[in-house]
Amino acid sequence: MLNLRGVEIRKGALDGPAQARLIEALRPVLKAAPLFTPTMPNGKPLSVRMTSAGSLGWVTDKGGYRYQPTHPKGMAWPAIPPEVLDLWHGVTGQDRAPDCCLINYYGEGARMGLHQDRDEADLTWPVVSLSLGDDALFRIGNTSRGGKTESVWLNSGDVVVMGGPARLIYHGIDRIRFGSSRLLPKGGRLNLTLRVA
Ligand code: AKG
Repeated sequence: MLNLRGVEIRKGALDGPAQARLIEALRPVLKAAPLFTPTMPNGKPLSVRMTSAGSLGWVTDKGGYRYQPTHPKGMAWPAIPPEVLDLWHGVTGQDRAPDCCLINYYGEGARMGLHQDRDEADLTWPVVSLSLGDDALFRIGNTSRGGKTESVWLNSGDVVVMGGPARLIYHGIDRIRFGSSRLLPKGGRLNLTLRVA
């Protein structure tokens, strides 16, 4: 396990068969709650596409960043698959389930700027995040804006845990190596981010 500025990076936490089982489990979720292109509050589209599973999903649009119980098309979010919940319970050691499994899809050229995860009411719970598919360059900053950053490549099956003093650390994805993994039939990267909202 790597520890960068309090962020735990569990390299290879999920082996190939476990990753393939998760992709299968996500198929009906993505069918029930299709990926959409979110926009920043200023109207600019994000390069990642996203959707959610759970009782709450995270969305951003001209109304701001928030959790809400429905997909932008109006339907309730699908349930978080048991395989994903197992990962959360294994990492946190707690019975409480996450409210939200945010699903980010990075196609060729997609990235995510440095940001904090701070839309949750209870910041005592960690954020647990899983990489599936193409490699991604993960950048970690500080708990306030600015300052030096450090980067590490995340590979398929790696789990990142941001909790305790690192719960509000700035982080982002600079780029992916499109086509570096064969896990997803069309290439790209899926990131699952589990949070108590
Ligand atoms: C987020 O959804 O807040 C992320 O930072 C995703 C990070 C990742 O894709 O690994």
